[in-house]
Amino acid sequence: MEENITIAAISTPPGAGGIAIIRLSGAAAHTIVRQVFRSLPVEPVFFHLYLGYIFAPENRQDIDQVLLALMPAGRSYTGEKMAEIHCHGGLYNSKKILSLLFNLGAEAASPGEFTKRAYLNGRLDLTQAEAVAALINAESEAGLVAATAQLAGGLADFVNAMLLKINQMLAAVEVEIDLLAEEGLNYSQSDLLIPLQKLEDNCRNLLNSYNRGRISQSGIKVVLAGRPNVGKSSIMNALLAEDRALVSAVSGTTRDVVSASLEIDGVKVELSDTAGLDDKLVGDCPQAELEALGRARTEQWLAQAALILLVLDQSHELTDFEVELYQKISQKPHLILLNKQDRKPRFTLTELRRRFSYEGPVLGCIGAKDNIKIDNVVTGITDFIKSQTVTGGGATAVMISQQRHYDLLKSVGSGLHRALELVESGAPPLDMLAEELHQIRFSLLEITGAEARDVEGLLDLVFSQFCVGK
Ligand SMILES: Nc1nc2c(ncn2[C@@H]2O[C@H](COP(=O)(O)OP(=O)(O)O)[C@@H](O)[C@H]2O)c(=O)[nH]1
Ligand SMILES: [Mg+2]
Repeated sequence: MEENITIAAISTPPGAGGIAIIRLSGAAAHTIVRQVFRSLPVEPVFFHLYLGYIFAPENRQDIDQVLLALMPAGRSYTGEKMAEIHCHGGLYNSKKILSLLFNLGAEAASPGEFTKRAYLNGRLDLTQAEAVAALINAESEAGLVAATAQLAGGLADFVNAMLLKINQMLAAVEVEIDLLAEEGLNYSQSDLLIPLQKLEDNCRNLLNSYNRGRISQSGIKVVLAGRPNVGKSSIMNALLAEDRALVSAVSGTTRDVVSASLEIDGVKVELSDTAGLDDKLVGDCPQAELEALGRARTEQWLAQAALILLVLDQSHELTDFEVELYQKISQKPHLILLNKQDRKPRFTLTELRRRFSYEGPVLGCIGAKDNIKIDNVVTGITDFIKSQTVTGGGATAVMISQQRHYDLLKSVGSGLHRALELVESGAPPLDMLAEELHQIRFSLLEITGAEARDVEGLLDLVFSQFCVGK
Protein backbone atom coordinates (compact mmCIF):
# COMPACT_ATOMS: atom_id res chain seq x y z
CA MET A 1 0.00 0.00 0.00
CA GLU A 2 1.24 3.45 -0.91
CA GLU A 3 0.40 4.75 2.59
CA ASN A 4 3.48 2.96 3.89
CA ILE A 5 5.69 5.06 1.68
CA THR A 6 6.82 8.24 3.37
CA ILE A 7 6.18 11.22 1.13
CA ALA A 8 7.86 14.63 1.15
CA ALA A 9 7.29 17.90 -0.67
CA ILE A 10 7.90 21.62 -0.42
CA SER A 11 4.46 22.92 0.51
CA THR A 12 5.10 26.62 -0.05
CA PRO A 13 5.12 28.07 -3.57
CA PRO A 14 8.40 28.01 -5.50
CA GLY A 15 10.58 31.14 -5.46
CA ALA A 16 12.35 33.20 -2.83
CA GLY A 17 10.35 34.05 0.30
CA GLY A 18 10.70 34.47 4.04
CA ILE A 19 10.38 30.79 4.79
CA ALA A 20 9.66 27.57 2.94
CA ILE A 21 7.90 24.63 4.56
CA ILE A 22 8.84 21.06 3.74
CA ARG A 23 6.37 18.41 4.82
CA LEU A 24 6.84 14.70 5.39
CA SER A 25 4.15 12.13 6.02
CA GLY A 26 4.39 8.39 6.58
CA ALA A 27 5.73 5.74 8.91
CA ALA A 28 9.39 6.84 8.48
CA ALA A 29 8.78 10.61 8.69
CA HIS A 30 10.28 10.97 12.17
CA THR A 31 13.24 8.64 11.67
CA ILE A 32 14.17 10.36 8.41
CA VAL A 33 14.27 13.89 9.87
CA ARG A 34 16.20 12.63 12.90
CA GLN A 35 19.04 11.69 10.53
CA VAL A 36 19.41 15.24 9.19
CA PHE A 37 18.43 17.43 12.15
CA ARG A 38 20.92 18.20 14.91
CA SER A 39 19.88 18.15 18.57
CA LEU A 40 16.47 16.44 18.47
CA PRO A 41 15.73 14.94 21.92
CA VAL A 42 15.38 11.15 22.11
CA GLU A 43 11.72 11.59 23.05
CA PRO A 44 10.64 14.74 21.27
CA VAL A 45 7.52 16.66 22.30
CA PHE A 46 4.94 16.63 19.52
CA PHE A 47 3.76 19.95 18.07
CA HIS A 48 6.77 21.67 19.65
CA LEU A 49 8.98 23.80 17.42
CA TYR A 50 12.66 22.80 17.68
CA LEU A 51 15.28 25.27 16.49
CA GLY A 52 18.32 23.59 14.97
CA TYR A 53 20.42 22.84 11.92
CA ILE A 54 19.76 20.55 9.02
CA PHE A 55 22.99 18.87 7.94
CA ALA A 56 24.06 16.57 5.13
CA PRO A 57 24.65 13.11 6.68
CA GLU A 58 27.53 12.25 4.29
CA ASN A 59 29.86 15.08 5.41
CA ARG A 60 27.94 16.49 8.42
CA GLN A 61 28.00 19.92 6.81
CA ASP A 62 25.21 22.32 7.93
CA ILE A 63 22.80 23.38 5.22
CA ASP A 64 20.26 25.64 6.91
CA GLN A 65 18.97 26.70 10.30
CA VAL A 66 15.35 25.65 10.59
CA LEU A 67 12.38 25.09 12.87
CA LEU A 68 11.18 21.51 13.07
CA ALA A 69 7.83 20.20 14.32
CA LEU A 70 6.79 16.57 14.67
CA MET A 71 3.20 15.36 14.72
CA PRO A 72 2.16 11.90 15.90
CA ALA A 73 0.04 9.46 13.91
CA GLY A 74 -3.65 9.98 14.62
CA ARG A 75 -3.27 13.66 15.45
CA SER A 76 -1.72 15.03 12.27
CA TYR A 77 -3.30 16.43 9.09
CA THR A 78 -2.84 13.16 7.22
CA GLY A 79 -3.41 10.95 10.23
CA GLU A 80 0.12 9.55 9.76
CA LYS A 81 3.39 10.46 11.43
CA MET A 82 4.33 13.86 10.06
CA ALA A 83 7.20 16.32 10.21
CA GLU A 84 7.38 19.92 9.07
CA ILE A 85 10.65 21.67 8.42
CA HIS A 86 10.41 25.46 8.29
CA CYS A 87 13.59 26.45 6.51
CA HIS A 88 14.70 29.72 4.96
CA GLY A 89 12.66 30.48 1.88
CA GLY A 90 15.26 30.06 -0.83
CA LEU A 91 14.75 27.68 -3.70
CA TYR A 92 18.27 26.25 -3.55
CA ASN A 93 18.41 25.42 0.18
CA SER A 94 14.85 24.06 0.31
CA LYS A 95 15.44 21.83 -2.71
CA LYS A 96 18.70 20.64 -1.19
CA ILE A 97 16.95 19.68 2.07
CA LEU A 98 14.26 17.90 0.08
CA SER A 99 16.87 15.92 -1.82
CA LEU A 100 18.44 14.82 1.51
CA LEU A 101 15.03 13.48 2.55
CA PHE A 102 14.70 11.64 -0.78
CA ASN A 103 18.17 10.10 -0.28
CA LEU A 104 16.95 8.76 3.07
CA GLY A 105 13.97 6.99 1.51
CA ALA A 106 11.22 9.59 1.26
CA GLU A 107 9.42 9.82 -2.07
CA ALA A 108 8.08 12.86 -3.90
CA ALA A 109 4.44 13.53 -3.02
CA SER A 110 2.02 13.81 -5.93
CA PRO A 111 -0.48 16.70 -6.16
CA GLY A 112 -2.95 16.60 -3.26
CA GLU A 113 -1.39 13.47 -1.79
CA PHE A 114 -1.28 14.79 1.79
CA THR A 115 -4.98 15.60 1.65
CA LYS A 116 -5.73 12.31 -0.08
CA ARG A 117 -4.04 10.47 2.80
CA ALA A 118 -6.03 12.59 5.26
CA TYR A 119 -9.19 11.43 3.51
CA LEU A 120 -8.09 7.79 3.27
CA ASN A 121 -7.27 7.83 6.99
CA GLY A 122 -10.68 9.30 7.85
CA ARG A 123 -9.35 12.71 8.96
CA LEU A 124 -11.54 14.49 6.36
CA ASP A 125 -14.49 13.42 4.27
CA LEU A 126 -14.43 14.03 0.53
CA THR A 127 -16.44 17.27 0.71
CA GLN A 128 -13.94 18.64 3.23
CA ALA A 129 -11.01 17.61 1.05
CA GLU A 130 -12.65 19.44 -1.86
CA ALA A 131 -13.15 22.42 0.45
CA VAL A 132 -9.39 22.52 1.09
CA ALA A 133 -8.81 22.92 -2.66
CA ALA A 134 -11.57 25.53 -2.88
CA LEU A 135 -10.10 27.45 0.05
CA ILE A 136 -6.65 27.50 -1.50
CA ASN A 137 -8.14 28.72 -4.78
CA ALA A 138 -10.62 31.20 -3.27
CA GLU A 139 -10.49 34.58 -5.01
CA SER A 140 -13.15 36.52 -3.13
CA GLU A 141 -14.76 36.93 0.28
CA ALA A 142 -17.78 34.87 -0.81
CA GLY A 143 -15.53 32.09 -2.10
CA LEU A 144 -13.61 32.00 1.15
CA VAL A 145 -16.76 31.91 3.30
CA ALA A 146 -18.26 29.09 1.18
CA ALA A 147 -15.06 27.02 1.33
CA THR A 148 -14.67 27.49 5.09
CA ALA A 149 -18.27 26.40 5.73
CA GLN A 150 -17.72 23.29 3.64
CA LEU A 151 -14.42 22.58 5.39
CA ALA A 152 -16.20 22.81 8.75
CA GLY A 153 -18.38 19.93 7.56
CA GLY A 154 -21.62 21.83 6.81
CA LEU A 155 -22.36 19.99 3.59
CA ALA A 156 -21.27 16.63 5.00
CA ASP A 157 -23.61 17.07 8.01
CA PHE A 158 -26.51 17.91 5.74
CA VAL A 159 -25.86 14.91 3.50
CA ASN A 160 -25.36 12.61 6.49
CA ALA A 161 -28.70 13.71 7.96
CA MET A 162 -30.38 12.77 4.66
CA LEU A 163 -28.51 9.50 4.70
CA LEU A 164 -29.74 8.67 8.19
CA LYS A 165 -33.36 9.09 7.04
CA ILE A 166 -32.78 6.91 3.96
CA ASN A 167 -31.17 4.23 6.12
CA GLN A 168 -34.16 4.23 8.48
CA MET A 169 -36.62 3.91 5.61
CA LEU A 170 -34.55 1.23 3.96
CA ALA A 171 -34.49 -0.75 7.21
CA ALA A 172 -38.27 -0.39 7.55
CA VAL A 173 -38.87 -1.51 3.96
CA GLU A 174 -36.56 -4.49 4.35
CA VAL A 175 -38.30 -5.58 7.57
CA GLU A 176 -41.55 -5.28 5.66
CA ILE A 177 -40.18 -7.50 2.88
CA ASP A 178 -39.15 -10.12 5.45
CA LEU A 179 -42.50 -10.04 7.26
CA LEU A 180 -44.56 -10.15 4.10
CA ALA A 181 -44.20 -13.90 3.74
CA GLU A 182 -45.41 -14.59 7.29
CA GLU A 183 -47.92 -11.91 8.24
CA GLY A 184 -48.98 -10.17 5.05
CA LEU A 185 -48.35 -6.49 4.39
CA ASN A 186 -48.13 -4.31 7.48
CA TYR A 187 -47.21 -1.18 5.64
CA SER A 188 -48.76 2.24 6.04
CA GLN A 189 -48.32 4.68 3.17
CA SER A 190 -47.82 7.71 5.42
CA ASP A 191 -44.83 6.06 7.12
CA LEU A 192 -42.86 6.64 3.95
CA LEU A 193 -44.72 9.42 2.19
CA ILE A 194 -43.94 12.29 4.57
CA PRO A 195 -40.24 11.51 5.14
CA LEU A 196 -39.75 11.05 1.40
CA GLN A 197 -41.42 14.38 0.65
CA LYS A 198 -39.24 16.09 3.25
CA LEU A 199 -36.14 14.57 1.74
CA GLU A 200 -37.17 15.65 -1.73
CA ASP A 201 -37.61 19.22 -0.41
CA ASN A 202 -34.19 19.17 1.20
CA CYS A 203 -32.64 17.84 -1.96
CA ARG A 204 -34.33 20.47 -4.13
CA ASN A 205 -33.20 23.27 -1.81
CA LEU A 206 -29.65 22.04 -1.95
CA LEU A 207 -29.77 21.76 -5.75
CA ASN A 208 -31.18 25.30 -5.90
CA SER A 209 -28.21 26.57 -3.93
CA TYR A 210 -25.86 25.55 -6.76
CA ASN A 211 -26.11 28.84 -8.63
CA ARG A 212 -25.38 30.75 -5.43
CA GLY A 213 -22.54 28.40 -4.56
CA ARG A 214 -20.97 28.57 -7.98
CA ILE A 215 -21.11 32.35 -8.05
CA SER A 216 -19.61 32.51 -4.55
CA GLN A 217 -16.77 30.26 -5.58
CA SER A 218 -16.04 31.23 -9.18
CA GLY A 219 -17.61 34.67 -9.50
CA ILE A 220 -19.54 36.02 -12.48
CA LYS A 221 -18.64 37.16 -15.96
CA VAL A 222 -19.85 40.64 -16.86
CA VAL A 223 -19.39 41.81 -20.45
CA LEU A 224 -19.57 45.37 -21.79
CA ALA A 225 -21.21 45.66 -25.20
CA GLY A 226 -22.31 48.43 -27.52
CA ARG A 227 -21.35 50.42 -30.59
CA PRO A 228 -17.81 51.73 -30.95
CA ASN A 229 -17.04 54.98 -29.14
CA VAL A 230 -20.00 54.91 -26.74
CA GLY A 231 -17.57 54.70 -23.78
CA LYS A 232 -17.30 50.98 -22.96
CA SER A 233 -13.56 51.09 -22.26
CA SER A 234 -13.98 54.28 -20.23
CA ILE A 235 -16.62 52.58 -18.07
CA MET A 236 -14.40 49.52 -17.69
CA ASN A 237 -11.57 51.73 -16.42
CA ALA A 238 -13.91 53.70 -14.17
CA LEU A 239 -15.22 50.49 -12.58
CA LEU A 240 -11.69 49.20 -12.08
CA ALA A 241 -10.44 52.62 -10.97
CA GLU A 242 -7.43 52.12 -13.23
CA ASP A 243 -6.48 52.58 -16.87
CA ARG A 244 -6.80 48.98 -17.95
CA ALA A 245 -8.40 49.38 -21.37
CA LEU A 246 -7.25 51.76 -24.06
CA VAL A 247 -9.58 54.74 -24.46
CA SER A 248 -9.60 57.08 -27.44
CA ALA A 249 -11.90 59.18 -29.55
CA VAL A 250 -10.90 57.04 -32.53
CA SER A 251 -13.69 54.62 -33.27
CA GLY A 252 -12.60 50.97 -33.08
CA THR A 253 -9.77 51.45 -30.58
CA THR A 254 -10.60 48.22 -28.75
CA ARG A 255 -10.08 45.21 -31.00
CA ASP A 256 -9.60 42.30 -28.67
CA VAL A 257 -11.43 41.44 -25.48
CA VAL A 258 -9.76 42.95 -22.42
CA SER A 259 -10.63 41.35 -19.08
CA ALA A 260 -9.89 42.22 -15.47
CA SER A 261 -11.34 41.22 -12.12
CA LEU A 262 -12.75 43.25 -9.28
CA GLU A 263 -14.74 42.37 -6.19
CA ILE A 264 -18.31 43.61 -5.88
CA ASP A 265 -20.41 42.67 -2.85
CA GLY A 266 -17.81 40.08 -1.88
CA VAL A 267 -18.10 38.30 -5.23
CA LYS A 268 -15.40 38.10 -7.89
CA VAL A 269 -16.55 39.95 -10.99
CA GLU A 270 -14.64 39.25 -14.19
CA LEU A 271 -15.27 42.30 -16.29
CA SER A 272 -14.62 42.16 -20.04
CA ASP A 273 -14.46 45.03 -22.48
CA THR A 274 -15.18 44.11 -26.07
CA ALA A 275 -14.59 45.56 -29.49
CA GLY A 276 -17.60 47.66 -30.42
CA LEU A 277 -20.25 46.08 -32.59
CA ASP A 278 -21.37 48.02 -35.62
CA ASP A 279 -23.03 47.35 -38.94
CA LYS A 280 -20.73 49.69 -40.83
CA LEU A 281 -17.64 47.76 -41.76
CA VAL A 282 -14.73 49.94 -42.77
CA GLY A 283 -14.13 50.02 -46.53
CA ASP A 284 -10.58 48.77 -47.05
CA CYS A 285 -10.02 45.06 -46.72
CA PRO A 286 -7.54 44.57 -43.85
CA GLN A 287 -9.67 46.86 -41.65
CA ALA A 288 -12.85 45.01 -42.50
CA GLU A 289 -11.20 41.69 -41.73
CA LEU A 290 -10.02 42.98 -38.36
CA GLU A 291 -13.50 44.28 -37.60
CA ALA A 292 -15.01 40.93 -38.44
CA LEU A 293 -12.56 39.11 -36.18
CA GLY A 294 -13.24 41.50 -33.30
CA ARG A 295 -16.92 41.03 -33.83
CA ALA A 296 -16.72 37.23 -33.74
CA ARG A 297 -14.75 37.40 -30.48
CA THR A 298 -17.28 39.80 -29.00
CA GLU A 299 -20.16 37.48 -29.82
CA GLN A 300 -18.37 34.55 -28.18
CA TRP A 301 -17.98 36.58 -25.02
CA LEU A 302 -21.55 37.76 -25.02
CA ALA A 303 -22.66 34.14 -25.17
CA GLN A 304 -20.63 33.33 -22.04
CA ALA A 305 -21.66 36.40 -20.04
CA ALA A 306 -23.74 36.06 -16.89
CA LEU A 307 -24.61 39.75 -17.19
CA ILE A 308 -24.31 42.08 -20.18
CA LEU A 309 -23.87 45.83 -19.76
CA LEU A 310 -25.22 47.41 -22.92
CA VAL A 311 -23.68 50.86 -23.23
CA LEU A 312 -25.44 53.62 -25.20
CA ASP A 313 -24.14 57.11 -25.92
CA GLN A 314 -26.93 59.59 -25.21
CA SER A 315 -25.14 62.31 -27.18
CA HIS A 316 -25.74 60.43 -30.45
CA GLU A 317 -28.96 59.35 -32.09
CA LEU A 318 -30.03 55.81 -31.32
CA THR A 319 -29.29 53.64 -34.33
CA ASP A 320 -31.27 50.75 -35.81
CA PHE A 321 -28.24 48.61 -35.20
CA GLU A 322 -28.46 49.30 -31.45
CA VAL A 323 -32.11 48.28 -31.48
CA GLU A 324 -31.10 45.07 -33.26
CA LEU A 325 -28.26 44.48 -30.82
CA TYR A 326 -30.63 44.95 -27.92
CA GLN A 327 -33.03 42.36 -29.37
CA LYS A 328 -30.12 39.98 -29.58
CA ILE A 329 -29.01 40.27 -25.97
CA SER A 330 -32.36 40.94 -24.32
CA GLN A 331 -32.86 37.23 -23.58
CA LYS A 332 -29.85 37.32 -21.27
CA PRO A 333 -29.58 39.20 -17.97
CA HIS A 334 -28.57 42.75 -18.90
CA LEU A 335 -28.37 46.34 -17.73
CA ILE A 336 -28.75 49.35 -20.00
CA LEU A 337 -26.18 52.07 -19.37
CA LEU A 338 -26.89 55.51 -20.76
CA ASN A 339 -23.43 57.03 -20.98
CA LYS A 340 -22.15 60.58 -21.56
CA GLN A 341 -24.69 62.14 -19.21
CA ASP A 342 -22.52 65.26 -19.20
CA ARG A 343 -23.54 65.90 -22.80
CA LYS A 344 -26.73 67.14 -24.36
CA PRO A 345 -29.08 64.18 -24.98
CA ARG A 346 -30.03 63.43 -28.58
CA PHE A 347 -32.88 61.06 -27.76
CA THR A 348 -35.36 60.81 -24.90
CA LEU A 349 -35.88 58.01 -22.44
CA THR A 350 -39.37 57.57 -23.89
CA GLU A 351 -37.92 57.04 -27.36
CA LEU A 352 -35.44 54.53 -25.97
CA ARG A 353 -38.15 52.58 -24.18
CA ARG A 354 -40.39 52.62 -27.24
CA ARG A 355 -37.75 51.46 -29.70
CA PHE A 356 -36.38 48.80 -27.34
CA SER A 357 -39.82 47.82 -26.00
CA TYR A 358 -38.13 48.01 -22.65
CA GLU A 359 -39.68 48.87 -19.28
CA GLY A 360 -36.79 48.25 -16.89
CA PRO A 361 -34.31 50.65 -15.33
CA VAL A 362 -31.86 52.70 -17.39
CA LEU A 363 -28.68 53.63 -15.58
CA GLY A 364 -27.31 57.03 -16.46
CA CYS A 365 -23.54 57.32 -16.12
CA ILE A 366 -20.42 59.21 -17.11
CA GLY A 367 -17.38 57.17 -18.03
CA ALA A 368 -15.11 60.06 -19.02
CA LYS A 369 -12.01 60.18 -16.90
CA ASP A 370 -12.30 63.61 -15.29
CA ASN A 371 -16.02 63.40 -14.56
CA ILE A 372 -16.77 59.80 -13.56
CA LYS A 373 -20.26 58.90 -12.40
CA ILE A 374 -20.50 55.17 -12.04
CA ASP A 375 -22.04 54.42 -8.62
CA ASN A 376 -25.40 53.35 -9.99
CA VAL A 377 -23.69 50.89 -12.35
CA VAL A 378 -21.97 49.33 -9.33
CA THR A 379 -25.36 49.23 -7.57
CA GLY A 380 -26.91 47.61 -10.65
CA ILE A 381 -24.26 44.87 -10.66
CA THR A 382 -24.65 44.43 -6.88
CA ASP A 383 -28.43 44.01 -7.26
CA PHE A 384 -27.88 41.44 -9.98
CA ILE A 385 -25.48 39.47 -7.78
CA LYS A 386 -27.98 39.65 -4.90
CA SER A 387 -30.78 38.40 -7.15
CA GLN A 388 -28.62 35.42 -8.11
CA THR A 389 -27.40 34.58 -4.64
CA VAL A 390 -30.52 35.32 -2.60
CA THR A 391 -31.69 32.48 -0.38
CA GLY A 392 -35.39 32.12 -1.09
CA GLY A 393 -38.01 30.52 1.14
CA GLY A 394 -37.06 27.10 2.43
CA ALA A 395 -33.48 27.60 1.31
CA THR A 396 -30.72 26.01 3.32
CA ALA A 397 -27.78 27.81 4.84
CA VAL A 398 -25.71 24.99 3.41
CA MET A 399 -24.92 25.22 -0.26
CA ILE A 400 -23.15 23.32 -2.98
CA SER A 401 -20.65 24.87 -5.33
CA GLN A 402 -19.18 21.88 -7.13
CA GLN A 403 -20.42 20.14 -10.24
CA ARG A 404 -19.68 16.71 -8.72
CA HIS A 405 -22.05 17.40 -5.82
CA TYR A 406 -24.66 18.83 -8.17
CA ASP A 407 -24.61 15.75 -10.42
CA LEU A 408 -24.87 13.33 -7.50
CA LEU A 409 -27.69 15.31 -5.87
CA LYS A 410 -29.51 15.33 -9.20
CA SER A 411 -29.56 11.55 -9.18
CA VAL A 412 -30.61 11.58 -5.50
CA GLY A 413 -33.45 13.91 -6.53
CA SER A 414 -34.66 11.70 -9.37
CA GLY A 415 -34.36 8.62 -7.16
CA LEU A 416 -36.50 10.30 -4.51
CA HIS A 417 -39.00 11.26 -7.17
CA ARG A 418 -39.31 7.66 -8.38
CA ALA A 419 -39.55 6.37 -4.81
CA LEU A 420 -42.36 8.86 -4.10
CA GLU A 421 -44.23 7.77 -7.21
CA LEU A 422 -44.01 4.16 -6.07
CA VAL A 423 -45.30 5.01 -2.59
CA GLU A 424 -48.06 7.23 -3.94
CA SER A 425 -49.25 4.41 -6.19
CA GLY A 426 -50.68 2.87 -3.01
CA ALA A 427 -49.22 -0.62 -3.09
CA PRO A 428 -45.61 -0.28 -4.15
CA PRO A 429 -43.62 -3.36 -5.07
CA LEU A 430 -41.38 -3.34 -2.01
CA ASP A 431 -38.35 -4.76 -3.75
CA MET A 432 -38.45 -1.95 -6.31
CA LEU A 433 -38.78 0.60 -3.54
CA ALA A 434 -35.84 -0.92 -1.68
CA GLU A 435 -33.78 -0.78 -4.87
CA GLU A 436 -34.50 2.95 -5.34
CA LEU A 437 -33.58 3.65 -1.73
CA HIS A 438 -30.33 1.72 -2.18
CA GLN A 439 -29.41 3.81 -5.22
CA ILE A 440 -30.17 7.04 -3.35
CA ARG A 441 -28.03 5.82 -0.49
CA PHE A 442 -25.08 5.11 -2.82
CA SER A 443 -25.27 8.57 -4.38
CA LEU A 444 -25.32 10.24 -0.95
CA LEU A 445 -22.38 8.12 0.19
CA GLU A 446 -20.45 9.13 -2.91
CA ILE A 447 -20.82 12.83 -2.05
CA THR A 448 -19.01 12.47 1.27
CA GLY A 449 -16.90 9.61 -0.05
CA ALA A 450 -17.88 7.51 2.96
CA GLU A 451 -17.82 4.29 0.96
CA ALA A 452 -15.63 5.31 -1.90
CA ARG A 453 -12.21 5.11 -0.31
CA ASP A 454 -11.21 2.54 -2.90
CA VAL A 455 -12.72 4.17 -5.99
CA GLU A 456 -9.56 5.34 -7.77
CA GLY A 457 -11.31 7.20 -10.61
CA LEU A 458 -13.26 9.32 -8.15
CA LEU A 459 -10.19 10.12 -6.07
CA ASP A 460 -8.16 11.04 -9.15
CA LEU A 461 -10.91 13.46 -10.13
CA VAL A 462 -10.99 15.12 -6.72
CA PHE A 463 -7.29 15.25 -5.95
CA SER A 464 -6.07 16.29 -9.38
CA GLN A 465 -7.22 19.85 -8.55
CA PHE A 466 -4.57 20.14 -5.84
CA CYS A 467 -1.03 21.44 -5.91
CA VAL A 468 1.96 19.41 -4.76
CA GLY A 469 2.55 19.70 -1.02
CA LYS A 470 -1.11 19.89 0.00
N1 LIG B 1 -18.13 63.54 -22.57
C1 LIG B 1 -17.96 62.24 -22.32
N2 LIG B 1 -17.06 61.54 -23.05
C2 LIG B 1 -16.90 60.24 -22.80
C3 LIG B 1 -17.65 59.56 -21.77
N3 LIG B 1 -17.28 58.27 -21.76
C4 LIG B 1 -16.34 58.12 -22.71
N4 LIG B 1 -16.11 59.29 -23.35
C5 LIG B 1 -15.19 59.56 -24.47
O1 LIG B 1 -15.67 58.86 -25.61
C6 LIG B 1 -14.57 58.40 -26.42
C7 LIG B 1 -14.69 56.90 -26.63
O2 LIG B 1 -14.55 56.24 -25.39
P1 LIG B 1 -14.12 54.72 -25.27
O3 LIG B 1 -14.21 54.37 -23.84
O4 LIG B 1 -12.84 54.45 -25.97
O5 LIG B 1 -15.33 54.06 -26.07
P2 LIG B 1 -15.49 52.54 -26.57
O6 LIG B 1 -15.12 52.53 -28.00
O7 LIG B 1 -16.94 52.25 -26.39
O8 LIG B 1 -14.61 51.67 -25.73
C8 LIG B 1 -13.32 58.79 -25.66
O9 LIG B 1 -12.83 59.98 -26.20
C9 LIG B 1 -13.80 59.01 -24.22
O10 LIG B 1 -13.01 59.91 -23.51
C10 LIG B 1 -18.61 60.36 -21.03
O11 LIG B 1 -19.30 59.89 -20.14
N5 LIG B 1 -18.70 61.67 -21.35
MG1 LIG C 1 -13.09 50.45 -26.36
